[in-house]
Amino acid sequence: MAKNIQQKKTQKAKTQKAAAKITDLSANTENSADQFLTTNQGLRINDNQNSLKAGERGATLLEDFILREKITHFDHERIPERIVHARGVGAHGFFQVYESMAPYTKAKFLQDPAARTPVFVRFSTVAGFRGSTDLARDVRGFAVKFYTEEGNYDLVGNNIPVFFIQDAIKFPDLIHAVKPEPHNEVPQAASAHDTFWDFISLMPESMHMIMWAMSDRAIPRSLRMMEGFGVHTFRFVNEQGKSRFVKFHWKPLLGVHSVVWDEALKISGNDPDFHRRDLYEAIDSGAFPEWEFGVQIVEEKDEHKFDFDLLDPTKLIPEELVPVKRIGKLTLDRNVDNFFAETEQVAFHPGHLVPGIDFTNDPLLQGRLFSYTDTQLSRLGSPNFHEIPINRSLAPVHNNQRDAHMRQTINQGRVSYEPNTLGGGCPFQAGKDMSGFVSYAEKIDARKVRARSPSFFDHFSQATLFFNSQSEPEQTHIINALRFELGKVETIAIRERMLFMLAQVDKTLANGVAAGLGLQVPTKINGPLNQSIPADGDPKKFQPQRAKQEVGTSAALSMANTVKDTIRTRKIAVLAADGFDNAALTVFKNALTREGAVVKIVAPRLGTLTGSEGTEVDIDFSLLTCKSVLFDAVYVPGGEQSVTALSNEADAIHFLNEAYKHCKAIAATTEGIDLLSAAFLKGDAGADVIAEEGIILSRNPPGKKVATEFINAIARHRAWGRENKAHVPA
Ligand code: HDD
Repeated sequence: MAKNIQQKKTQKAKTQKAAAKITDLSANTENSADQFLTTNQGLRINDNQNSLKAGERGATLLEDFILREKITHFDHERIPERIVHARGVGAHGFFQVYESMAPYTKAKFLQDPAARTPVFVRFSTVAGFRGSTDLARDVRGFAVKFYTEEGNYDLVGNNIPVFFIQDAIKFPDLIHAVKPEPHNEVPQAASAHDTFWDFISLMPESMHMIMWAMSDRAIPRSLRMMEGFGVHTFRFVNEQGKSRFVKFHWKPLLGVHSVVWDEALKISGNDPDFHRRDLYEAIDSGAFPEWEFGVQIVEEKDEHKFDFDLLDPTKLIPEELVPVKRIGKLTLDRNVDNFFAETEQVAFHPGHLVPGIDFTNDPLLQGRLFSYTDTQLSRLGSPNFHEIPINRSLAPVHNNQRDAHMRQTINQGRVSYEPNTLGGGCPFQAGKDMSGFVSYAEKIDARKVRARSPSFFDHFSQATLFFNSQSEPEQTHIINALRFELGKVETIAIRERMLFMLAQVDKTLANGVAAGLGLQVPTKINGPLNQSIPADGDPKKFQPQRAKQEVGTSAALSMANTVKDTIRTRKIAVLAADGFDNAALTVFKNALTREGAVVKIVAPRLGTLTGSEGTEVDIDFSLLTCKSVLFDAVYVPGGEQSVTALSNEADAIHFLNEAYKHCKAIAATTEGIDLLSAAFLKGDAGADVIAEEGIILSRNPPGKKVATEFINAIARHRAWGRENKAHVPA
């Protein structure tokens, strides 16, 4: 036991040392009181307020090298933002495998459960510019850099397990279509516009991904509450050289949760940094986000056993067919010190591999393997981007690559070629013991063609599988999302073409969307067509045949089946004013914080509040500086004076109405119930506890039971039953 603890301690110290190495390089961490301001050449500066002039009122002199250096550096502070995934946020952490994966892969970081591998993770949206809102309806990037002892391994995935297109050659078209339209650069970070849906309506292969992108998955409650996927099928290769196919998953321990669309729109105005702030605050408070790493492993002999092609990135393997085996855990436990140096300069690449993991011939993946290095060259400006501290490998780098812009390494000696004798032959190939990377020796016997395999042609079956696997509220949200998106499309022919496509997925879906658009679902499509669509618009010819599906629904695809037993890190607003019931607040606050929730006092003004027993509490937010959309639940304690004051505040009433509309848990005790009545909740709450549809009321001074009911309601995330009920003015 003691040995175990000691081992763990040594391991932890090792990871910390390794992790520190990633960022301490060239870090400017001096913080002494006698630190003087200097130029970049180290020259001390006496006056940072005034430029050098010819007389006090005179012209500024060109000679002022201090001014020139400062302004020049400033003028060059920006680098090009990422062409996609520009908006993002990153954090450090570590990965630990549960048990050795040696039977499947020789990757060293997947062998020893005692070993911790440092990681850096960057989450992102895809379409928006660097300063765009976090809550855009969009796919989220989930990119993980493992700093392994065999070199850096990057798993550059998304929070959606499939993709819009099957071949990388279509990627620039997809991105041009979704980005702001080129003539007026509108709209920002939104797919709800003509060019996107024009493209999509001509790309039947995108339909499965569209189902996901229109679902609540595209508006996560938190980056800490979303899944991650490697998307493509990769290979695991073991020490014996045996290969198996593998799909990668990240499963968040807090469950998968989302906000509602109306909320997303309002959060975008109230706090465009909502996700970025949420991640930073959680890590800063010690509530470290965690994901389990999952794999679906398929034997090589089973490659063709599915009713879809494993190489097709628009398909997933239903967990009913191949279960996800959870093999390790990712923990994010350290925020960046400097956003630009770390999050902005980190460079991922699906081609950063380690021995034991390899590619497949997925044509989307193959194209990505070119794109990422290329984009770093234009964004970071030099083939030396691997020398930027956040990108450095912990494994030592030895090769004969030299020079180029901003070279940091000072290579010694006269030898920069191989073979050589003058350098003693160094550095040597690892070839002798084959400890270096060996590409999997896949047998290829083929003709060179520019074509797609017919096994990629079934574009609708898995879209239908996804739709059918959703709970009723989730299906409604997809229909509403499509009504919104297509409602913003100005060209009627595009709307109609999309309705036609949706009808290939599910008739109820298409009819539901059509009703919102005031259109009929067409039986044929007109207008310009691309090669994927037969010239006569006959739906039967879309694909050779709709493949027979082995599963009709898959529970893992619905967020209704996610983790719902914790309120850890959930944000609860307490609406209060002077005279609030302090005893009640104490009961609730203690119960909620014990479960790991974060409780904030929201009042008509800032400062402190005086409670019923004369107790003072600090106010966290005024009603002006925060809205209910920034919280997961609301509690209104009693106290006549407090409730009367709040009843006269339109913002307090609106706060409750909005929380109600967004189906959040709401609790009110004693006089607090009157505030609910002033808002939307009519009727008497005579009973001790009413826990109906996420509303918990108690006329009696609250005890543990009421608080527990509230906690259970928050853990359920949303009371969707309310959605179709009372319509409140919010
Ligand atoms: Fe990509 C960035 C994920 C297809 C080309 N991609 C990028 C990032 C993620 C993904 C998470 C942000 C990394 C970061 O945080 O810095 N991309 C994906 C996934 C795809 C995918 C999961 C499909 C399964 N991407 C894809 C294709 C191409 C690219 C088909 C080009 C042929 N992606 C890029 C890029 C980016 C990028 C242009 C922009 C910034 C960067 O690479 O470093 O190279």
